[in-house]
Amino acid sequence: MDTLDTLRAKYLQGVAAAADEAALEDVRLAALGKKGEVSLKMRELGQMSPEQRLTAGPALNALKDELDAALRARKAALADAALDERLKAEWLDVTLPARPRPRGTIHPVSQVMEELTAIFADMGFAVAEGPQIESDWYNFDALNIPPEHPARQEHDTFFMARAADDTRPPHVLRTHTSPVQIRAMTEKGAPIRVIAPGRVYRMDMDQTHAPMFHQVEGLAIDRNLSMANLKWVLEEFCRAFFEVPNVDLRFRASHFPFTEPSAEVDIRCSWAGGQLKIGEGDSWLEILGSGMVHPKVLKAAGVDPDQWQGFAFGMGIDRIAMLKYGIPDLRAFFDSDLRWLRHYGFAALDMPTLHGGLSR
Ligand code: 2NL
Repeated sequence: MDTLDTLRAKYLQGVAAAADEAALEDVRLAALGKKGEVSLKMRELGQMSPEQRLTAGPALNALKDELDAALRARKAALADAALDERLKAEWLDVTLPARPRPRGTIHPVSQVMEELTAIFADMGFAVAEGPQIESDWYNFDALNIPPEHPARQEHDTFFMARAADDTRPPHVLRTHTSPVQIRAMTEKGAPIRVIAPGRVYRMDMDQTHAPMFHQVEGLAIDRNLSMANLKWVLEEFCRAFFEVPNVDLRFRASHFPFTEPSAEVDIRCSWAGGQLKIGEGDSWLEILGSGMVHPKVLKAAGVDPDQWQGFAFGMGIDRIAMLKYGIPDLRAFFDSDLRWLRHYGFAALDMPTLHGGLSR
């Protein structure tokens, strides 16, 4: 039995000393593997006398069970330790602030488009959209702008290319969003209430003009609309958009080929301390053009001018964005400069609503 005690001591020590699962497996094979020392001892039982076997058998079995239990216990302990080690390495402080990344913002023009869409939607105007490349009929003729009219040059229109042998008039980059409203009127007929916000193009480039800019036009056609309805809609819009309790609008007689009569609209403001304030003061700021839709324009869009009439207006989105958010220079608008956007941009998902406050 002396040899069994020696084996027990040797392998229990080996189990205790095994630093990882691989070392532990080596110990198991050396003791209990097919050619392990304990296994060989068990094989010797066959050559023993029955009396010898009677004592040696149970002793060997006990040793095997004891080593087996020790191996399992050590294996479990090693696995626990390895898991603890891993958890320590993979520990994450979820209370740390997020790492800042270069991130864009909502452009003031997009913000203002959302704002004015919300305001006009509240007054029953739907949003209409159309192509940015237009036929000259939709962009000019339908709007009572004849071929020789100075507005066609005045607009400094971008003309699309035509094949040399193609004598049809070339398409243009739309110079205003009016053609969108002609299309809406033609498709849906009267009565109708739409706004058409979007990109427009004119060959113009200086401190206050870009070759691409944004415009919103509005159109309302019904049986009994007048300049009074136009004035109310524009006042409501200005009050909601500039977020002031009172606005004062001034209508100045003007001329557009597509409206008769036509009026340019100024809003009362003050420049006290170099700071623009809408709704108070002794200064006036021109913000839009408007008028009653010309009968010829109604007719061009398939609407009977003896049955229907209405008003239309147009204003520059970039300009009212500058006025509302104090942006001094138009030229930085379309540079995609992240620093400019972080300064003047808006948080994503911060959508304007009339009840929540438009700009917060
Ligand atoms: C301005 C002036 C204006 C319109 C746009 C319009 C559209 C149709 C029929 C008649 Cl379909 N008129 N649009 C009317 C008056 C003025 O814009 O200064 N825009 C920046």
